[in-house]
Amino acid sequence: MDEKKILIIGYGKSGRAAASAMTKLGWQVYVYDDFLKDLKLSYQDKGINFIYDSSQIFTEEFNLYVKSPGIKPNNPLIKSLKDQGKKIISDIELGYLFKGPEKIIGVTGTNGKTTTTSFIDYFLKKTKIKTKAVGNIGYGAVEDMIFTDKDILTIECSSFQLEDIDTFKANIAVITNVESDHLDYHGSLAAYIQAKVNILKNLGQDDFAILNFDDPILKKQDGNFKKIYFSSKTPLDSGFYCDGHLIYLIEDQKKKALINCQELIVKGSHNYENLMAGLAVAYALGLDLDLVIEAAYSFTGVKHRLEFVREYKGVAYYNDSKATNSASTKKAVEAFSRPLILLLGGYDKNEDFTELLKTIKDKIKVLIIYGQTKDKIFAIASDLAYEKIFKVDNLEAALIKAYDLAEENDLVLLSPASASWDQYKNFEDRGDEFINLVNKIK
Ligand code: UMA
Repeated sequence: MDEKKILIIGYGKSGRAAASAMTKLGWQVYVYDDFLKDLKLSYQDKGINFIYDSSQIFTEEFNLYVKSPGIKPNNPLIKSLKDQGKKIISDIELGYLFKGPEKIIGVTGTNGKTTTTSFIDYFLKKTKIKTKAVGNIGYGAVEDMIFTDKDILTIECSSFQLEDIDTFKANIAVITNVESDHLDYHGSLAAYIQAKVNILKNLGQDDFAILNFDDPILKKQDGNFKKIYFSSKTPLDSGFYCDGHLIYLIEDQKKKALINCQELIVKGSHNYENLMAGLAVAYALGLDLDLVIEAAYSFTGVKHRLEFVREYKGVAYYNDSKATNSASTKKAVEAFSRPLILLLGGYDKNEDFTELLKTIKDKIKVLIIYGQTKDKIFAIASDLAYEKIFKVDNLEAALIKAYDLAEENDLVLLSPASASWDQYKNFEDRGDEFINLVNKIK
């Protein structure tokens, strides 16, 4: 093959960023998408070779095959290509193969990765570093990885992206926690965990791993790299520790209080953990910690994550559409002390909700369930003797029910513990609809 040819499978945010970057590099770019006919194409897509019939893929030879993160490994096309011995890489691996001189901070974890990525990005900006946050946070990473003029890129990495890396390496890799998620995609918990810890596999002796000491899987990760731990349970000999009120930096067994948690805008122990991960990155980079601490106090949080929407007739409404698994919803419930009306349900990822429903039972006044997972959740909640459970078809019906039942001082929380893909394009659309509906209540 004289000319360099790349096949990009999936033409969403990540596929488009990859196609644009590779076109700029002078490659022959081929794109296949199962729903190509439904996609809106524009002048920006000029020069790309779109493949409408997947059988054509097997009559051509490509130098690189890139899979968009949302396409499952058991997708028939991906399986056939793998069976033929083709190596499939993810978008962040592609970006890494052609990357520029910038430093990379990679952030992963089941929960908290977007907030942690946002903390880091905010700290870097406040300390006047040229920086950008990309990846799972919502921006296809490849174009920035290849052509960025920034000094540091913070890449939020999902397990979908990390499963197909080979050489990708961050200078600083953060793992916030590892809990059960995406079992429908990875096939098993072990495969999911392996994908997550892949972020550590290429780290070298000058690189840092920032790990949650309270997570048994992360605590035992080892390799030829530097480690900084953070914990909200164990006062460590070195690292970052939060006792629920203060966040400390511990160096040579000496504790120095850095942050008073009561004065932060973002609340909840999970957020203090995300903040500690961000502080650890700042520490590893040698940033001015006084500036970083000042920035931490002005950080307002992430959209769709425990987002206050409105207080109406003494009832508060919160949007936590970003909670797409049980662990995330558990943390959301724990963050509140008012009686909760919880809106739960959505796309079925083969998740077992028993543990979640057992743990949160005492805090839930009313459970309103909708979406693909509604029957499954209803059956578990009934077995656990939840008193008030209601099953409805969609989010609008769930909110109407919540409004009808809510009494003064209650808190209505959309924290679905499920992905949105049964009824929405993504969790942002779901959260936006919730906000709109709540704002219409009168
Ligand atoms: N497609 C197929 N066949 C399939 C499935 C999808 O052809 O079987 C096509 C679709 O028609 C569509 C394209 O693939 O055109 C979509 O690709 P994608 O699902 O990978 O979505 P992108 O738009 O590229 O968005 C991805 C991430 N999506 C997923 O991982 C599902 C976005 O994370 C990320 O922000 C974006 O890249 C930029 O990096 C979203 C997400 O839900 C937020 N992530 C999961 C999570 O956080 O739990 C991992």
